[in-house]
Formats: sequence, structure tokens, C-alpha cells
Amino acid sequence: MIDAEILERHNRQREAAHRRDLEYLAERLARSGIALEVVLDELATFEVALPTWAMAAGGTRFGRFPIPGEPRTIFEKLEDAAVIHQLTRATPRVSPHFPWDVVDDWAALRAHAEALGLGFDAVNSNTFQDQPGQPHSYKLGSLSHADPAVRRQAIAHNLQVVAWGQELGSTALTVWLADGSNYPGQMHLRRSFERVQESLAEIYAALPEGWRMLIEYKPYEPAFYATVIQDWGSALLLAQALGERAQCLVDLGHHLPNTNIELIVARLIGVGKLGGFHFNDAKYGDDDLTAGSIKPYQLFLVFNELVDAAREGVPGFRPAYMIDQSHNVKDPIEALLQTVDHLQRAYARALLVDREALSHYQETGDVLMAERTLRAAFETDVGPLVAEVRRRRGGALDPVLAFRESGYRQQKARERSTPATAQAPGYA
Ligand SMILES: [Mn+2]
Repeated sequence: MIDAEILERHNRQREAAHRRDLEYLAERLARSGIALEVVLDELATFEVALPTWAMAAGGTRFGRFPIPGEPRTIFEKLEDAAVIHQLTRATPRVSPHFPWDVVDDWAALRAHAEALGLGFDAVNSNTFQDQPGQPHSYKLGSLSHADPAVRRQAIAHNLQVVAWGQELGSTALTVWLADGSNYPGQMHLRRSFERVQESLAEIYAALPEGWRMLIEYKPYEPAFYATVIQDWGSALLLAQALGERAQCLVDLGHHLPNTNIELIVARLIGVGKLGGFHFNDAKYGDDDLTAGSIKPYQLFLVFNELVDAAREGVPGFRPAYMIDQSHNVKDPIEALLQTVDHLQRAYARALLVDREALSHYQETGDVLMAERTLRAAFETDVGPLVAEVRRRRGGALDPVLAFRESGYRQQKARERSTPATAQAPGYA
């Protein structure tokens, strides 16, 4: 964690300017009939889970450039996650990935997280790579594999992941499958989907009380011809066939270029099947860039649908918000601090949309004014709003700068200079 004095000094130095910015914004919003305090209260409810796999430098198939001080174990990843929560006050949970995050002592891991003020969000299974010593290979698929023995192994892994998740207090399983084919003829298109559905049904039937299954789709990669769960339609078919506790997970990077993602979000909300998000951004494919870095207007339009559904009180609407990014050139902690800020800004802007006016313009066919209503909210500088929410909850006015002022990374570069030999808990 960062020294509380450093954080206090950071906020003190910026407080006067921040107050002036906030007063100006409050006055502007009041002119539009929006109460600052109401927006602040709603904004303070926003929480997003951090991915354990994004705490260290990512890489591409060409290479990886590690940074000094990056975490070597799940225990160290949690330490870094705690710093992000300390500065943003919006990331109280982490989403683990198994078997990457498997430990010998689950009670120790849970206690470590609790001591850091963290809990666990959805657990992720992994049947997209082979693990040392596993009897069957996933080279040609897992839950869709033609060989029932491979399917059984993949089902057993998912059940094991759920059991590990129970140890940590998680209540959701995210399934993303790499299953698919690289060449026409390689895989029976219909039967492979049926086999996935049958396999998922076995996992679904074994879900503990209160658990949800989140089904993630992706158009291509690593399967370059046909992916079994390639789009929201496929994920929705599976979720509907499985039952009420199965829902779809929208990873913003898992769409072909120019796809209208907010429309997909609206469709899934409409049928009660929006389970959650993996936030990130993309220019071309599954680029795993910082959320809101490439298409901020799209991110706002997605949040506009979410706020619209929340305001309307759509039954069963409680999507799980998670981040799924790969930080290849930015410091991962800084990139995640920036991501949380971008998400909060998108949410804040969506909260400012004059929904009554928008509805009126939609009903009366005033295209220009309807669009202008959305843009007015999008173009509002909501920086002071998100900073104020952080300040009130004990976070930093400017998380990235506070992080840099703290010298946390340099300190970890000294402490984490030797390769980890064991996943020994770093807490006492
Ligand atoms: Mn994802």
C-alpha cells in the first residue's frame, strides 16, 4: 500500500484548484437541472474488478518486455491490486484466472486478500492451453472436442475452478473457449456447438447456489476460420438453453471492426442476459488496450445503455464489471488506474444524459436534438466529478500522479528483484 501521508499531501496540494473546478461544474449542471450530489452518489456506487493477469507486463506472440518490480505471484498481484483500490476506491475485487493463480493454501490467499481490503470476483477457467501432465490435449478443442475424454477433462477443470472459486468467496464462473477451427472441413460446425452446449450443461448443473455462469464470445483468434462461440447470438443461444443463471459476457475487444456494441448490449439487456463486461478498447481486433483510449464515444454509448437500464429498473439487471487488458508498453498499475478513471468518466457522462428530453426527441422524431442531448452529456468535462468521488472515499484526486509520487514501483523493483521461488504469502 502507499503511505497515507503521501496520499494526503497529494490531495492537499491539488485541493484548492479541484474545489474551484467542482464549483464551476456544479453551477453548470444546476443550470441544466442536475443536482451534483445526486450524480456523485450514483457515481460512488461504480465498482469494477481487476484482472490478476493484467498486473504484470503483457506481451504479444512476438515478445514480452518485463518491467522492474512487476509481481511474480498471485500474492504480489494482490498487493498491486490493493494499491489501485487505495487510489481509486473503485476496485474492491480481483478476478482470478486458473490454473495461473492456483495456490497450495486457499485460506492464506483469502486472508491475504482480506488483509488488503480485497475480495474476489468471477473466476476464469482455462482450456485454451495445455497444462503440464494433463492426459489430453486441447489442441483441437476442449468442451467441443470430438473425443468425449477430452470433453470430460475440460468439464472437470471447470468444476475444479468453481471449487477453487468457492474457497475464495467468488460467485461466478466465466467461460471463454478458444474452441474452433482454422480450416474449412476441420470441424463439424453444428455438432461442435451441440457438444459445447452439452458440456456447459454439465458444468451449469453443478454450479453452487447463488452462482452465475458468464459465457464469453469472440469472433476469431486463435481459431481463424470458425470459432464455436463466435458472437453474442451463439452465447445467447447457450445462455437461454442452459437457464436463468447463465448469461452473456461482452468483452469490448471481441467484435469485428465497426460492430455496434451498444446495440448488442441493449439486446442482451432486453432479454435479461447481460451478465457482465470485460472492459478494454481496440482499434483492429482483440487489442486489449486501455478502455476508452481509442473509442471514448463508444464507451459512453455503452454506459448510456447501462444507465438507461438501471434507471428503468430492468428486472435482473446486475452486470458484473471487469477489466480484461494486456499492458505491453504502459506500467500495468498506471494503465489500470487510467482505465478505472476512463470507465468512471464514461459512467459519469451517461449519468448526465437528460433522459426525459432524449425520450421526448425520440418520440417526436427530432433526430438532431436527440443526438445533441447525448453529445451534451458526452462533451461535459466530468473530471472534477470522478475526482470528487475518489476524494470523498479516501482515494486520490489524480491516481496516476499520486502513484508516481509514491515511488511504489521503484520500491517494488528493489524488493522483487529476484525471481520468485514459491508462492509464499507476503503478509504477516
Ligand atoms: Mn475477455
